[in-house]
Amino acid sequence: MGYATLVENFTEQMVSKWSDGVVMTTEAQLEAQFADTIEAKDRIEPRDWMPEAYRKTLIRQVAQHAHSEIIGMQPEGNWITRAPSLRRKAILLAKVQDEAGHGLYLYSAAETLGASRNELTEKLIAGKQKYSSIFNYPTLSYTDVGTIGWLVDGAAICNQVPLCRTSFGPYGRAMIRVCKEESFHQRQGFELLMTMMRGTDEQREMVQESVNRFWWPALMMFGPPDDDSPNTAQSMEWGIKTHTNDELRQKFVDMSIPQAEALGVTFPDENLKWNEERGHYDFSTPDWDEFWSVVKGNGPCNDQRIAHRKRAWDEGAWVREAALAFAEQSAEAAAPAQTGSAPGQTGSSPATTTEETAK
Ligand code: FAQ
Repeated sequence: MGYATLVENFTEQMVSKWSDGVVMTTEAQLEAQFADTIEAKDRIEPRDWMPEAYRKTLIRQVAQHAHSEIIGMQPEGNWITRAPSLRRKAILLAKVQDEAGHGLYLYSAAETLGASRNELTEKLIAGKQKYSSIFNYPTLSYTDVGTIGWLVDGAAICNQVPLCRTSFGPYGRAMIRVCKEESFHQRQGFELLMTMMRGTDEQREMVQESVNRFWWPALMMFGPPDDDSPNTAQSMEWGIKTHTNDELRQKFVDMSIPQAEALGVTFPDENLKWNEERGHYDFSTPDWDEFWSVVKGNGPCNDQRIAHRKRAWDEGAWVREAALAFAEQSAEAAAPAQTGSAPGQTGSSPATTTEETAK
């Protein structure tokens, strides 16, 4: 075969491949590929095409989740300086720090969808994005640290374990580590309460009082009832959610009752009883008016939580600026010098310069 024929054949093959590619990139084809991936329970990755509404829903949920982790540091952080022992202080410090880490994994997952942490934080502070209703309730004694660990982290685990298999890769992978840490948090809360239950009558009363306050808000963490949840159906279709709000709430009730019995506390609900037919515990309807009121900003601590977050964000502005300036300087120092010398022959070694700047 002559050279000209070879080139001609190659060009034909490339054109046909290229035009195949063009056909594949029509909107309908992309939607079909996306639907196939969801159907096969495979993962959608940031580089993949996705419908705009899917991206928007994920940014909404992941941002709300990230904000919850960060705002969620406040109720317990309130007690770090007043921990009853050095052991409890070390545990609480580590837990609150873990929550900060969870927020960062989640903001990073949102970044892969094109939403920066700055943008999301500004929206939170402006009241344009939500965070979990549970963190708008006050922590009135150290006992609440134990109750939050047991019930709030317990509810978080119940909701987040299924999210490890969510359809968006970075979100699901972040959840794996988050769940491992939340599981430790739940156990430390249970252990704290168990220690108090083995103490004096007054301590036992403190545990029961704290559990009474947190039970209903913990049930509300799972979101509104399915009939009143505008996002569940579509999020289930896209594999973002794999269980409905009511399914997970029921699971949480079922798993919490034996734990309460082991602890020796009760939940403030007269209708809580085993239903043989359903194979689940029955329970009363939470006060959904209270839930919506808290979500709309009228909970006991909404203003305080946002004001605190805003203060921390404003006061941290110089740290973010300094970190950015440092990153830019380091990148400049690491880049080959533009002095006409050959690549790699800069005046000082990039590694040395970066290290010196770091000091
Ligand atoms: N609070 O249609 P749905 C933690 C909003 S992490 C406030 O059912 P969706 C760790 C919802 O956004 C806790 N707002 O919504 C920790 C929507 O509003 P929008 C956070 C709520 O998304 C422990 C509207 O109501 N976990 O605790 C709440 O399908 C201890 C209609 O609701 C997550 O975020 C609520 N409770 O289902 C940290 C998990 N529920 O945006 C520190 C991931 C609903 O349309 C200490 N998120 N809303 O205006 C999810 O699984 C879902 O987003 C749900 C809500 C289940 C929360």
